[in-house]
Amino acid sequence: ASQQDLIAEYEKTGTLSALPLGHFIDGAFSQPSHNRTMESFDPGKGTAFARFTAGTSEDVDAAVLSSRKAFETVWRDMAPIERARILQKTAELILTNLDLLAVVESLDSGKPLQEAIGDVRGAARTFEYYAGACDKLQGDSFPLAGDYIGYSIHEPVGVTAHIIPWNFPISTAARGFAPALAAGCTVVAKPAEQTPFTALLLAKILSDAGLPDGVCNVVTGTGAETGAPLTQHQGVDHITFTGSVQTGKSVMKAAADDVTRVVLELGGKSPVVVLADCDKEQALNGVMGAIFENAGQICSAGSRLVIEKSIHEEFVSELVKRTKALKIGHGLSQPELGPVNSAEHLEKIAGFIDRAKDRGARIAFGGNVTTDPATGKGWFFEPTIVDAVPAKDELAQEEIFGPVLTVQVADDADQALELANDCQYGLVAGIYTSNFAKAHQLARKIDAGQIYINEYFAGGIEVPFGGNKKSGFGREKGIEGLKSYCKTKSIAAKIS
Ligand code: TXE
Repeated sequence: ASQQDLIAEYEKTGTLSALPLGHFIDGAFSQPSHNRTMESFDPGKGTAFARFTAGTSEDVDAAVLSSRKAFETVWRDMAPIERARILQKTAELILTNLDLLAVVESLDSGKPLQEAIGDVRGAARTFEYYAGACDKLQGDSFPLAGDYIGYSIHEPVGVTAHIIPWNFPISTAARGFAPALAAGCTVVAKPAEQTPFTALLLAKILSDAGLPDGVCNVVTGTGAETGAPLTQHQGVDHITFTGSVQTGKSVMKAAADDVTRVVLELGGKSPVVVLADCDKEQALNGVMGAIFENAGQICSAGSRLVIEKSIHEEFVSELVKRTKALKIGHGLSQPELGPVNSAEHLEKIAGFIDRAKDRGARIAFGGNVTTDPATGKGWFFEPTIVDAVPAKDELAQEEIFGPVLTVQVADDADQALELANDCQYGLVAGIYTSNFAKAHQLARKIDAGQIYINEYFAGGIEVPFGGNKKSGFGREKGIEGLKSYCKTKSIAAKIS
C-alpha cells in the first residue's frame, strides 16, 4: 500500500491492518503467550492505535534458544558472501516497504513522516553497507621469528541482544542487526514498549530476504519483563544497549554477572559551539536542526548552544524568529515539529522548564505544553529557547530530550571550549567557524565521541559513533561497529 492509502486506512479505522501482534521467533510471528498484550499509542493524538504482545522471561528464553540453535547450526558457518547477499536483499526489501515502514514509524514514535522516511532509507543504507563488509573481515599476520607463523581471525561473538529505544526504532535496530549479522552473529532484539512495530516488521523483511529461521528474533514487552531477562540471560554473548544512563547502568551490572560484552549508547547534552566568524546562515540552519529534529529526542541532539558573546544577541533573536515560524502538527501531517513520544515524557520535559521558570530563567521563546493546533490533541511541547543559562544550571547539565535549546554565552573560543566540556556527557559536539585551524583545534580538545564541523549530524554509516564520559562506551557504525561483534583469535605455530 502507498503512503496515502495507509494514512487513509488509519484515518478511517484508527489502526493499520499490517501491524503484527506477536513476537517474531523462529521465522514467524507467534501468538501472544498467555494472551498478554499491551497498547501502543499515537503521540500526535494521545490515543492507542494497536496492541502488541507483552512478553515474559519464557518468551525471552524461547528467543535466545532459537538464536543459539541458528548460530550453531546455520549462520556462523555460512559463507560470508551468502550472508552478504541476504543483507543486500534486505536493503532492497526495506526500500520496497518504505511507505509502510515510514508510516508505522511516524505513527508509533510521533516523528514527522519525512524524518521517518529518512530513517527508513538510512536503515536500508546500513544493510547495504554491512552487506559489503561480510566478506572483508580480514585478520592479520604477525612477523615472528623464521620458524614461526602467527595470524589472527575474527570470529562472531555468538548470540547478541539488542535493547532498542523509542526515539529511533528502525535506525537503532538496523544499526545493531546489520553488523551483528554481517559478523556471523545471531540476534535477539527487544524494542521499546512505546514503539515495537518497525523492529518486528524488519525481522519479517529479513526473513523474506532469505535469513534462516531463528537468526533474528524480536520479543516485545516492557523493560522490566522482557529487557531485564534478556540482558541477564546466560545464553547471550553480547549486549548492545541504547537508552538512558540509569537503565544502562543496570544493563552493565547484569552483563557483569556473566562477564558478557556490552556496548552502551546513552544520553547526551551536546554543545553546538558557534563562533563569531562562522557563516551565520549555515550555523542558524545547523542549530535549528540540531535541536528541533525529532522534537529534540535524539541522543546526539545539539541541546546546548555555546555562542560567542559578540554575536549572541543577533543570533538568538534570529533563532527565535525561525522557531516561532515552525509548523507544529501530527507526524503524518508532515509538520516541522511533531509531538513528543509519551505523556510521561511530556511531563518530564515540562518539569525541567517549570523548575527553570521558578529559578527565574530567561525563556526567549516557548516553554509550555501544547497540542496539535489542528485537533487540540496530542503530547506536544512548544519549541523552546532558554537564553543565558549558567554553566551549572540543571538546564545546561541534564538531558531534557525535548525541543528545548539552552543558550550559554562565551567570551571567546577558549571559554566556549571550557563550557563545551563542562558536562557529564560526551557524545557529540558541533563547531561552527570559518577558521579551519580553530575548528580542528577545538575538535581535538572537546571530549566527545564525534565532532561535527559546519554541519550538524554530518557523516553516515561509514563513520563510527559512540560516547565518552556518561554517554557510554563502545562504538557502533563503520568497521569499528562490525568489530564489536567479533572476537579476535590469534593463532601462532612453530613450523620447523
Ligand atoms: O529509557 P530506558 P526511557 C534517555 C532520555 C529519556 C530517558 C528515559 O533522556 O528521557 O532516557 O527514557 C529498555 N533492562 N534516552 O525510560 O529505560 C526499555 O524497555 C533491560 C536516551 O525510555 O533506558 C527500552 O527498550 N532493558 C536514549 C530501552 O531499555 C530495559 C534513547 C530504553 O529505555 C530495562 C532513549 C532493564 N532493566 C532514552 N529497563 C538515547 N541514547 O538515544 C528498560 N529497558
